[in-house]
Amino acid sequence: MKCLRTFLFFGLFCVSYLGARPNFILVFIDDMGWGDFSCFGNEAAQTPEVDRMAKEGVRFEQFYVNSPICSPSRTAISTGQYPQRWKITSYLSNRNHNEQRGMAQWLDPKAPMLARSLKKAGYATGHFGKWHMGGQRNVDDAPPITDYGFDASLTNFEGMGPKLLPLTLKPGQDPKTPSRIWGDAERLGKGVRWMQRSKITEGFVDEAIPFIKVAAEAEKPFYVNLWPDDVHSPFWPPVDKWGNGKRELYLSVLREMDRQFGKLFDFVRDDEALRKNTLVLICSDNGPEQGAGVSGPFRGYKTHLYEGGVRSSLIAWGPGLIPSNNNESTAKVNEKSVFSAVDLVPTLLELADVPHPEGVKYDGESLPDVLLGKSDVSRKQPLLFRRPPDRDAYYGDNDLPDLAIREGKWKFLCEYDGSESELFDMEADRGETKNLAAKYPELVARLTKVCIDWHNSLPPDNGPNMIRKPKKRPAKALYELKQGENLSGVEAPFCEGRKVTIDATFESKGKDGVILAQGGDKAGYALYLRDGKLVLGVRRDWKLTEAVSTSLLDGRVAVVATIGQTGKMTMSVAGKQVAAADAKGKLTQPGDGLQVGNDLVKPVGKYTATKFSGKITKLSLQLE
Ligand SMILES: [Ca+2]
Ligand SMILES: [Ca+2]
Repeated sequence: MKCLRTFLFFGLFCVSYLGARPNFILVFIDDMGWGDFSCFGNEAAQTPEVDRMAKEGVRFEQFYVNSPICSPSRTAISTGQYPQRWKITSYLSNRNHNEQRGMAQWLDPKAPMLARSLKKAGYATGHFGKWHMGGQRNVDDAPPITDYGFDASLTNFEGMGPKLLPLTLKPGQDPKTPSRIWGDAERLGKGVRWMQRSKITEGFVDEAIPFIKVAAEAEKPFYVNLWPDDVHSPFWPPVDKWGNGKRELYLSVLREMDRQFGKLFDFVRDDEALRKNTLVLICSDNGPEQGAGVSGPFRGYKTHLYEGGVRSSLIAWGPGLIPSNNNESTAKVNEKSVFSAVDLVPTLLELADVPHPEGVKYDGESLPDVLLGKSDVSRKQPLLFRRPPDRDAYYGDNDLPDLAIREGKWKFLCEYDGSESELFDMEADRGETKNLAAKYPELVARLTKVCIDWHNSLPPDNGPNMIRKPKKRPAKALYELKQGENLSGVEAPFCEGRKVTIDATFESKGKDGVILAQGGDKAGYALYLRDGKLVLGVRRDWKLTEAVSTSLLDGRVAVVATIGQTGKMTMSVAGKQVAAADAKGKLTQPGDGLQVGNDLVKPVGKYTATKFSGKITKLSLQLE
């Protein structure tokens, strides 16, 4: 009776799905393609350490991540929810850039982190590697990683807290004087160590192993993230394993990463208690960068909702948890189960017998039998995807699908408004080559509605306005603009090949600030004050040409600036020409939008300050 009572009382915590609470290690690689492990078909490089894990475990062929780009994919696998719920819909960048794309500045720490649920239930939780869910560029007030349910962390340049930053060496460079990249991340948390980028995966492994030892000695189960970033560009293999060109450099880094994993895998495999009760999961956060990794048989790359962007080569290893393979010479392969990163969260919670946080509804479904190689069912709900707001055009495709769904054997993609539908039969055509939309109008209508309803049920981002090739360009020739105005996407004036006339009247309180800017550091134009002088700047192919007024300006100024169709620039104050220059060519249409009294995202001109202080009383912009 006492025993039964004890069981009833402590049962929730002591008896899991597996009998004892398992340890979890999640190896989440950065920008690696589906076809890059040799056990997934890579013939250009071998990945023996990972292949051995696959051979001793299970390899999944229809596993997805929930976004084709870093930060949202990381948010999904950490929270069990679609990342759009947290407004993490593209990679986190600088403050203006995040705002311009309609994103949060960092993942809200209130999100239902898997790590926090496990920690509350007594797990030791550690994050080692790239984070990229907050704290990067000029966003230096994001919460530290330990606010998200981790006992310990060591990260890279995209996360708050202790970090490893990369030294780099090229062939021929003196090893005593290596170079440094991402040095400005030093301010993002105390505890910075510099180490060769070619050894950084091992640097994270060397932090994870002692963490595991401490947990094991304390008889605590553990959850460890090992999230290496070295197969993400730029590629820095060891000097003696250098390669010619992007692809070879990438493959060399991939081999090196695999080798460095070996230390962790062996450590777990060689310890009987750990081997029996540890589940290691290995996959990538999104598809490959073009020219680096490969998507195997799939279409598309990182940033695309085609399979190449979102299918991920998942391996699950756990000899004490996954029934052994009858045929030892081949890996166990699950070709059927369609599931995704959000499903891992409730699945791991069920394996650990840890309750869901109160009031939380996961988008993921618990599939323990699938993950442990005992079943090949799929998740019940379809999987839905929305593209990153800034990725309507990428890698040569100028109008990528905005929404996508995987339901049963069907993959369907369309625009936000349901147009441009594409329907593929994933059983007959997993490479997404034959669009069957015209053949199945009723199915297309239904899936379109599911996609749009799902899209509308989530917080919006600025994706609908960030279109490289809008269907209809505004022909509008005259804009009367106000201070603070911000026109982006299709709203921004179409200036390519046109004569631009800016007619402005302003009174400035300072000697610096932007009056008007359209574009960024690759293409665009801007009128601004610098050191009390008035400047008209034009960017063509990254090059800046400036017309600078010689006299200092004071009080109320009326200026007319023109940029001709061949790039000739003039500037007049009170009817008198004060400067001229020649940008030697037409304006091209910039990706960044137009702002009055500021220049957001990338800068057009060379400014000492971007925000205008004072009053812009008139600003008209004419395009001819
Ligand atoms: Ca990535
Ligand atoms: Ca599109």
